[in-house]
Amino acid sequence: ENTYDVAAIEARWPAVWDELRAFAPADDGSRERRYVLDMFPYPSGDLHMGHAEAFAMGDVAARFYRQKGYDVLHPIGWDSFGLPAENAAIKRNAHPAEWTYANIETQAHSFKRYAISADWERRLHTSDPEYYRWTQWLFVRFFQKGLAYRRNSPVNWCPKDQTVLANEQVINGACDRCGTMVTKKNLNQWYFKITDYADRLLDDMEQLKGHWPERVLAMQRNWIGRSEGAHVRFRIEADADQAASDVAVFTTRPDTLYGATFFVVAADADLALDLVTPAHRAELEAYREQVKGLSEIERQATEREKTGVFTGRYAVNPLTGEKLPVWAADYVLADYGTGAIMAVPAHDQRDLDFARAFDLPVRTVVDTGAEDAAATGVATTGEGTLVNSGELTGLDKPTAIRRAVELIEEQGTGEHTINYRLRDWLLSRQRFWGTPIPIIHCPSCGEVPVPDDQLPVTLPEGLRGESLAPKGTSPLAAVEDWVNVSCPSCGGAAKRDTDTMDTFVDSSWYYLRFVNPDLETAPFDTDAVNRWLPVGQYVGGVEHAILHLLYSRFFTKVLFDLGMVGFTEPFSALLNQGQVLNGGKAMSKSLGNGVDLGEQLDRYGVDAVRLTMVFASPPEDDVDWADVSPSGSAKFLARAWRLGNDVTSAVGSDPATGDRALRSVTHRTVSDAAELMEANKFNVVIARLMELVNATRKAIDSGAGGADPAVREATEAVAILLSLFAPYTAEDLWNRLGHEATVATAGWPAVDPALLTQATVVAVVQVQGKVRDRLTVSPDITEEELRELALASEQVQRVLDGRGIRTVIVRAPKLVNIVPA
Ligand code: ANZ
Ligand code: ZN
Repeated sequence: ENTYDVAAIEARWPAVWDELRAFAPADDGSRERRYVLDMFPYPSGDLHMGHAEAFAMGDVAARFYRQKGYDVLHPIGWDSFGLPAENAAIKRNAHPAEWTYANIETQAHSFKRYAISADWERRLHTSDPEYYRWTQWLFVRFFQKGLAYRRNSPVNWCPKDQTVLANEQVINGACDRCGTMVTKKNLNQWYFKITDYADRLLDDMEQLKGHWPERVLAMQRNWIGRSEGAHVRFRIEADADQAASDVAVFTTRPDTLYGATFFVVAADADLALDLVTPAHRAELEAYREQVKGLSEIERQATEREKTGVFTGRYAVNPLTGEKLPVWAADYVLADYGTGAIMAVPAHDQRDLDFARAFDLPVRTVVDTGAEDAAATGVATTGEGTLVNSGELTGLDKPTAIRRAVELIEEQGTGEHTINYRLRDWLLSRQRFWGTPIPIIHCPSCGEVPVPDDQLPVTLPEGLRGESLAPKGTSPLAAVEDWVNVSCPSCGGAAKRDTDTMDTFVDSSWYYLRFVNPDLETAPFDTDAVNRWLPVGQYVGGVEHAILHLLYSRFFTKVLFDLGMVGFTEPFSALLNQGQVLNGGKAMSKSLGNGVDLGEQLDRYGVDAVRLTMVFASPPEDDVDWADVSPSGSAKFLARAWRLGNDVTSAVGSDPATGDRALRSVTHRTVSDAAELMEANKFNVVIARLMELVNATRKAIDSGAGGADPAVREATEAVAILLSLFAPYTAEDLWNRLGHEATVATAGWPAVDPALLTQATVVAVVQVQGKVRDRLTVSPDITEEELRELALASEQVQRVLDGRGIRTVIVRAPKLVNIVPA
């Protein structure tokens, strides 16, 4: 009874929590709502240490808002379509569903043990037909709005997985799943028109500033890559074998038009073949073969030796009339801008490198004050004044940019434009374990969406094991009685689309489905969704900084335009938790430094592992498991729990007569903890909680002992604060204090402002005897602390102005005198 028995405590409470439905929101409008969401897991085996960290952070937030009196929605589900299930099925001659749902059960069991305060009745799996029916329904809405379309174009192709990849899934030129170098292939594929939303995806980031990590916003901004500039059309001269034509370039520097000395088209673009003269064709074709093998990253690397071939043709500069040789090179990308550039070697480093490699002229047209590019090999890119530039001469750079655009607009040879790096989202995949694309291809009607009342289009039966092996076409194509259907529009013979959707489509709207996961008439209920969303706190890894978050933001905006949701951003606040390392390195099989979560839970108990995860560092920072002490956490938990052994006052006894010093510690801790929680400083809350436990123990062992109602007050506060981090121990302590379950909804302790005031004194800070600052400090501040504070003072720093210090005289708590060197 009086010893802290982790196993007994863990065995006792889960059934009680289930029985109470302690974590289901009331959704009755009686309390303010708060949606706390963790990025839902992929069911790859059992939970690992990374899950333990991420879900601890989300759970701490959910539990905090529940204690603060919010009606909290904290659901859980699985992102359960995807390649690993299919690869496992091929290896084991099984169906992907077997592996997937077995893993989901394993993970669900572990999440329950880990005491995630989720509403288990809302559980969803994206691979359930009840879910993907609505993914298909949404696809049809996008299709009808012209936001889902098919086109033939060069796409990223993973030769190992035998499927296409979105740009977002190509990391440093390699497949983000298997690491194989990605190649290009011409294929007819489905796209979402995310580029239509480029501006709004950028502009709406204003709403997220200060609530999302700045680096995530920066990554999104960069990925969207808005550049302002101009299209300028160059006339390609006619010759014996070809009529004249116009080719546009995209430039952010129209002010440098007079400095263009050659013209470059992307070697792999069709345009290169269109332009090349017969005499240079063979050379170009050989060069194109060589370029094919390179990734985009390699091609754009600035340090790489420049390569290219002359096409035999010339382009005429519309402002100067000058004839520029047209080259084909790989440093110009086929799918950015127009796939062609005017090269200005004096002011663009890559153009300069190319000019030096092929002995092309370099002409400075902006005087930046720096030495000439032709002499130094360094392009000058700064601000400056235009020179050698006709009527632009003498203008500063921004003015010259505006004037050059006016000139070409007057001529009709170009116009101001905005270019984006963002490409449309390639969403079709040639694999089995995904949401089938609900389109029927009819020879007479074209692409016909499957009518809503015929959804879901379920995955065909009978495919398993080897029949799922990647062959470059979707395995669905082999199931003839599934493929062949009659056209919903004309009734004629037609075929189903055989591709499945990228799983990022599934995860772009799951946070909406959680509000009514069993709804059978719509993907979600608009009113209910508008009550709960945007998500108030979203928690997940920074690896999703672009993909999932960008796609979800896009979906939300489309749904807003469709009148289906009343907000334009899905996640008001985002927390990126750090990684769990071991010995300073990410855990991995090859390093052999993996730590098994289940083993840690068996050894130290769930609460000790959770507490360790949260206490180790601020949530955004990495946790090195080699540096932490779950056994130390377990000792602290036992110490906190044992306070319950000594509290002898009755439930509800009035603390007003109790030990004022202890009461003051309790109230200050509770008050500060609320602020620290709002600021995501979870680890500091634990440190403060440890101090409160120590103060309470001290009060019991000295003073009035366990009969003092202030001790009960303090111990109850310990239980409530502890319930955020160590739910089992907190519940048991609460129970021993004579309360009914559950402490999870006991409510945040009320703070008496009168108990927060702490006496303070003013310390005077002098530099060479002159008063420079006054600091408000605690009367029992140490000399060392006061010295630090004084030296950190901005006024003092300003007066010192970089001078060293000879001596510092400290008379705590009233005076510091600094003598500079
Ligand atoms: C002439 C020029 C002069 C340029 C100068 C730059 C500096 P961002 O800011 O990334 O949008 N460019 C355009 N299309 C390209 C392509 N398909 N592949 C490689 N480079 C391309 O960059 C825009 C600039 O990148 C454009 O402005 C163009 O070079 C180049 F002093 O035009 B500039
Ligand atoms: Zn038809």
